[in-house]
Amino acid sequence: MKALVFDVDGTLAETETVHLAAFNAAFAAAGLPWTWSEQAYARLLTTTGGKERIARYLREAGDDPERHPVAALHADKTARYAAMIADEAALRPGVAALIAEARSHGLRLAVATTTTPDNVEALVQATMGVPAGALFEVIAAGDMVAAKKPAPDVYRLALERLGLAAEDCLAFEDSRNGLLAAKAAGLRTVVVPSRFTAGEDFAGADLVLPSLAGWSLEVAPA
Ligand code: XBP
Ligand code: MG
Repeated sequence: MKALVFDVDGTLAETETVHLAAFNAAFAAAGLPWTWSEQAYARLLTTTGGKERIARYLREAGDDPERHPVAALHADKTARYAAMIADEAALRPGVAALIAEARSHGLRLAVATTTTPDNVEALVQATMGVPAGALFEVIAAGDMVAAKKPAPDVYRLALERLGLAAEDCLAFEDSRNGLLAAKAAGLRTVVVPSRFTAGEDFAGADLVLPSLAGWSLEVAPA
């Protein structure tokens, strides 16, 4: 194994309640009467990508996403998320220790996420106190790929930028969409279900753990 490839939201940290607050704050700031409950958000989360999620919500409400400035709303939401996550972020158990263990073994580190590069930067700064680029050699994120998870594109981009084959890498994910993306790209995948994904179907995962607490690369899937 030569590299670990981490999903971000739900895997590095339980970020989705902060994303939800940022979406609702952006809608309110735009004077829109849209408020997502946690229950509604849990359902909408099966659509990856904030812009895609807003569009799905509108279509399900019988509205036309083309009638609304979805990209501008999402940009405002992203700015709000970055401000909020600074105060509320904490890595999930075992993540910092695994990253330290990987670095001590000379493993390379990458990110493959649906969220934006700005959000990755905000989360890593808030939880690790360093720029994301100081920790992750490759950050494949958001709109860098046309097709978001469960499509394999973002993992394929990470592999391409690492210059590694899928079999040399181990992926860490929290959702079924992320598992499908990583497996379609050929990576062995460890799933650590998160608050909003706990009930999903993780068939095909190489390992499913409640968290990374106490887990070591010594017992990683061969
Ligand atoms: C989870 C997602 C993202 C976040 C919101 O990403 O699907 O859309 O919910 O972030 P990950 P954006 O692949 O890290 O689990 O609004 O920036 O999309
Ligand atoms: Mg995730």
